[in-house]
Parts: sequence; C-alpha cells; structure tokens
Amino acid sequence: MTRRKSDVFQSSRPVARAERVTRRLFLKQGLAASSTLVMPVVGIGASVSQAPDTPPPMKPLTSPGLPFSNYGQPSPHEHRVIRWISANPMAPANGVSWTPLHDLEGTVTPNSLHFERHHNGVPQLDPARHRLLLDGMVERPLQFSLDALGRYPMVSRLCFIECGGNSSAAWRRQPLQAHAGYFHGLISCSEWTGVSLATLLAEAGADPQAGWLIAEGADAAGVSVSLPVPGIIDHALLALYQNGERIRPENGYPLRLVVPGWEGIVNVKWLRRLKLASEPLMSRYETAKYTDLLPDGRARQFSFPMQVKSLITRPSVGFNLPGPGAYEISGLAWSGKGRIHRVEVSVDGGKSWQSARLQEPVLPACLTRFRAAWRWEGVPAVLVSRAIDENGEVQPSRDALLAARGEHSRYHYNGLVSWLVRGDGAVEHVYL
Ligand SMILES: Nc1nc2c(c(=O)[nH]1)N[C@H]1C(S)=C(S)[C@@H](COP(=O)(O)O)O[C@H]1N2
Ligand SMILES: [Mo]
Repeated sequence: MTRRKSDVFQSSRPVARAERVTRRLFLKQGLAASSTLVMPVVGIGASVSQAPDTPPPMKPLTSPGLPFSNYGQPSPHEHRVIRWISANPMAPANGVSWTPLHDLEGTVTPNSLHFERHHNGVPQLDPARHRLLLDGMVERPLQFSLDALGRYPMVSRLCFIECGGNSSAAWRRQPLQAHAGYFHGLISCSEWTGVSLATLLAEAGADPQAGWLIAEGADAAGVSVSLPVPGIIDHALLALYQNGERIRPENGYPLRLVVPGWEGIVNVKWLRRLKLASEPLMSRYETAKYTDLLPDGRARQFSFPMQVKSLITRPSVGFNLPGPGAYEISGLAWSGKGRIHRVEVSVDGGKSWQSARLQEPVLPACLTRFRAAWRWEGVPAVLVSRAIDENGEVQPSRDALLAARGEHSRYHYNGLVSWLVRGDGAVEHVYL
C-alpha cells in the first residue's frame, strides 16, 4: 500500500492539567516561574496520570483475545505510522521512502520503517545462490557463500545510516512545510550484525599497498563505490542481520556493507563483490553523484563521514499543541565522526540556549535521543536544537552552512532546523 504525505497527520496529545504540574515542578527545582525551559524532566508523567478528569480505567476483558501470530504486526490503530514514498511514477524503482521520525521514539528504527534509497529497485536474491567475491590486490581471491560467511566470528554495531541527500530540501530558498520524517528521515538506526571487514581482508591476504576497496552491488543500478581502506578497516562490517533478524530485502538482503557514520551510498546493499585496488574507481556514484559543488566552482568529492546534526522531532510540523502548559521537547542528534557530546535547545529562536538531557546509550555514529522539559506560555516560540560532537564540531546555522558551501549543494545538509510554534499551537518550519 502506498500512502502519501497528505493522508498522514500526526497530532501530539500533551498532558492534561499540565499547568499545575509544571508550577509544582518549578517550585521543586527552585526555578523562577518565568523561566520557559526546565531541565531535567522529573515527575510530570506520574502527576498527570493522577489527574482527576482522567476517565476510570477500562474493565479487564472476560473473553479470550486473538490467538498467536507467526510474525507480528503493529496495532491496526498505528496504520498512519508509515514510510512516505517519493518516487517518479515513470521510474518507480528509483527514489526514496522516508522514516517517519516524527512518529517514533527512542533511537532504534523498526525494520519495516527503515528508510529506503534504491537506484533501480529491490533485487530478489536467492540466499542459497548468492556469493561474495573478494579479489583484486589479495594473495588469495576468495568467494564466500552466506553459509561460509556465517562461520566467521561476528560483531554487532548499533549505528545510523544516513543518505547524503537527507534534508536536501533545506537548500531551497523557502522553508518546506513537511513532517520532520518526510524531510529529514533519510536516516535510520539499526543494530547491524555480521563479519568485520578486517576479518575477511586478513583471510584473503590483503596487499598492504591496496589503499582502496571497491564495493559492488548485485542490483541493476551498477552501484560501485570506492572506499579508502585505512578509513574503514577498523569499523566496516559485512552485515547479515538487522536488529536481530536477517536484513530486509529493501535494505540489502542477504548481505550489505555497513560503514558506520559514512554517507548512505557507501553502505552498498546486495553486496556481491569487494575488490582491493590502488586507485579509486571514479564511478558515477562518486563523481556525477554524491559530490558537492562549492562556491568557487570546484566539487568536493569523497566527503564520507556524515557531519554533526540534530533535529527536534516532537513537537514538529504536523503537531498541534492543544494549549499552554508542560511539554517535553524530544529529538535526535548524531555525528558520523563520533559520539554526541552535547545538545543545546533554544525556545526563543537561538537567542538563549540550554543543555538538553542526553538519553543513554550515547554511542559513536549512532542516533542519540535528547530531551528537554518546556513550558509553553501559549505565545509564538521558535524551537531549535544544536548538536556538538566529541570532536568539538558544532552543527552550523543555515546561514553559516550556506556561506561555507554556497547554494548549489544537494548533499550533506546539516544546518540547524527551526520550528515555529504559533500562538494557536500549530507548528511551522521557519528559517532563522
Ligand atoms: N546496491 C545498492 N546499494 C545501495 C544503493 C543502491 O541503490 N544499490 N543505494 C545507496 C544509498 S544512496 C543509500 S542512502 C543507502 C540506503 O540504504 P537503505 O535503503 O537500506 O536505507 O544504500 C546505498 N546502497
Ligand atoms: Mo543515498
């Protein structure tokens, strides 16, 4: 079933009686009641669930429920929580589908909602016949069946994959009004499990002179990418599992390359060949595509790690705040170069900032959930988040990003994202 953005509307259900609760919270923390941003969140949920106008709990059922199922499905009440598909009807195999970040919580993306980027559709591969060829500058060219790969020691990495083209609509002059996930949701986070690249390169006897690894997919898009071996040898893996189950067909079944924190395209799906070489291939996917045209007319190439970035997911476009009172601001931060060190949140369009609470675990190249308690006064407020990673890199303002990169980029947008909460509680995307 293909459902479009217009069918999807998400509204928040903030807490009842929030005003009183918030005042109590302020007193508890010894803060002035005029303050609008309160950290950390304590006790709001418990107090609210006691509110006197809450309907009494439903009676337990007296007849049996539905029987067991072989493979679980979400509640039918959650049918609006879907990937939104953007593809050209004339070439439906080339396009994207977006993770609904605005509908999700925590940091792990359910497999059925992992974003998709296919250049020429999802190949139907038979795992019994699939092989991985490892050749080029090696002592022993090797070919692996999946059974053979499964006998090597495995490793797991909880990490994000982000398309280089994520958030690209933010390069436009006018702020696009779209749900957070249907704008910034070409990022998903999974636990990937498989065999480390280092293990296989050692097995084949990689030539130390081979500086580049060329990875090729088995789909009909001719995807080949070149990766610098020293940059990936310690963290790349050949993944067989995604959040504990076999990788989904759309995410690379039965085998994909995962390079934690590096741009989407190098995470080659339906992996069929790894070739060691002394030079990069200069394929279409690292020349005509996935390069960034700079203001001086040159193009930036091989910009692998995704830059530090963050985004408030709740509230965001599509939410309607029903009235003044206590809300939690919740969002995601990430950096392809390491851990998130700090996330700052502003409710006044960047005039003042306070540190948000980072939810554990905080892992390198992984989505990190941040939270900040907020009391909305019922007047317009501009919410912004700003992430800083462990290398001290700071998420830039949109103006700073445009000044550095010019206006002809299509990839690697990591500027600040601002949401205007209007006086009537609706949320709009604005540029500062
Ligand atoms: N073989 C192959 N690998 C591929 C692609 C593809 O079209 N074919 N798309 C790439 C791009 S551009 C991205 S962003 C990621 C998307 O991974 P996902 O579809 O699992 O989210 O896969 C990359 N690997
Ligand atoms: Mo991508």
